[in-house]
Amino acid sequence: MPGSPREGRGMTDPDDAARRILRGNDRGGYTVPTAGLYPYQWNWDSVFAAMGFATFDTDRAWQEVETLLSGQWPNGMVPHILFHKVEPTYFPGPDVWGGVGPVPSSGISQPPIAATFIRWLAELDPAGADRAKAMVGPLTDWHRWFFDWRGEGGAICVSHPWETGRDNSPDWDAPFAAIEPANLDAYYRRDTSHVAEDERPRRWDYDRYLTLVKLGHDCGWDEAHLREVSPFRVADPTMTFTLLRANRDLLALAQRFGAETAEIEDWIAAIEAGSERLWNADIGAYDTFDMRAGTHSGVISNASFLNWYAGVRPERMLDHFDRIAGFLPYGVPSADPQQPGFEPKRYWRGPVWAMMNWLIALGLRDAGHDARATALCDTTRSMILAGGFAEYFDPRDASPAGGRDFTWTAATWLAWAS
Ligand code: 9WN
Repeated sequence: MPGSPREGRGMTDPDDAARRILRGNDRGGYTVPTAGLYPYQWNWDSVFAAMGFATFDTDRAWQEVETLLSGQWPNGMVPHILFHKVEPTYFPGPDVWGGVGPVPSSGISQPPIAATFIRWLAELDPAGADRAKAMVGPLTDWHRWFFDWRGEGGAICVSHPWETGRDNSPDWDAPFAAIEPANLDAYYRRDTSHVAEDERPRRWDYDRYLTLVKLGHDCGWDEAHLREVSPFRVADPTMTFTLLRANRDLLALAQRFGAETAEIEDWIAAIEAGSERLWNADIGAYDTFDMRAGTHSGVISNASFLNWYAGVRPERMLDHFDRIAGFLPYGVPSADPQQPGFEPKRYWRGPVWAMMNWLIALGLRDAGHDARATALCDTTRSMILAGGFAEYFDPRDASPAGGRDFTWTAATWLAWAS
């Protein structure tokens, strides 16, 4: 973690401010992304939180992931939200989801970045070896769940946009247009009481999010049934690339601790081949592929740049990366600013997410694109120093958007960008 300039609006000591955010969002064994807007434990947020904690409290880092894995379902799935105690400031809550695991939860997962960061944590903290070893079995079961229920010829699909963590990306506009919301009870959103409406998804999106939740809830989250009937099944670069990378890191953990490796090796080979499904030759980029319609989205998102993180085709996506970097002062935007659908303040339709930049830069570094990795780290540092620890940022001027005092931005600062 190289040193950083100690400047920025209102931040005399950003490291200290970041640590205080993590401590302030700690609810005892798990961390909320931010108070009010997201008052529960989210899956990939927690993994980033763990890496932030690892810079000053390794025991607390391990505990964060252990609490996350305590919510694993009998079928191996690790939910995207764990509702440890009911909080009225968030909708939809545990009753709407009707999760069927040991802890009240949602019924879908989130990008499986855990194995990758647990491997690092184990290297950083040799005393935690037994804790890492105990996670190999649960991680393998979780990855198997992805492969069994979300795999389509090695490309990994999602059954809900919330599963990708990129909720209202233009990637979902076409598959969502084919869904007619039906039999929805009246509902009251809480998000727009915390954050400006033009920085959040539209009502049109929420109607469809809730239609898909109801479909899962009503069948008890029966994956075999959902695979047959759900109108939404989309192969996604976030899932495909994070799972591929996670399997490489799980393989290293399994080898280190003497666990079975053959199945993991098979997954790696299958996903490497399946990731080709996401290559859209028409635009020369990775995007999503709608299994129901048989079409690519044509959208270049920040997830399109995770091929380096996954360790596939390091020569691809560089032209788009350079083009966008030349167009906007702060990248990588969640949607291409030169494509229709770009909205620089609306959530996953344009803003920059610091933790996505971290994943992209990790990949750039691994692929040998060092100058680009360094440049991305530099702009992310400037963005946080200018805008604070916001949920996301306007790529035109780094102005903060969404929730504030945000766990994953603070963690990204401490573990990578500072
Ligand atoms: C739904 C917690 C989560 C992130 C997601 C982000 C947002 C939730 C919401 O917040 O999603 O899961 O209610 O908007 O899109 O990536 O994990 O920070």
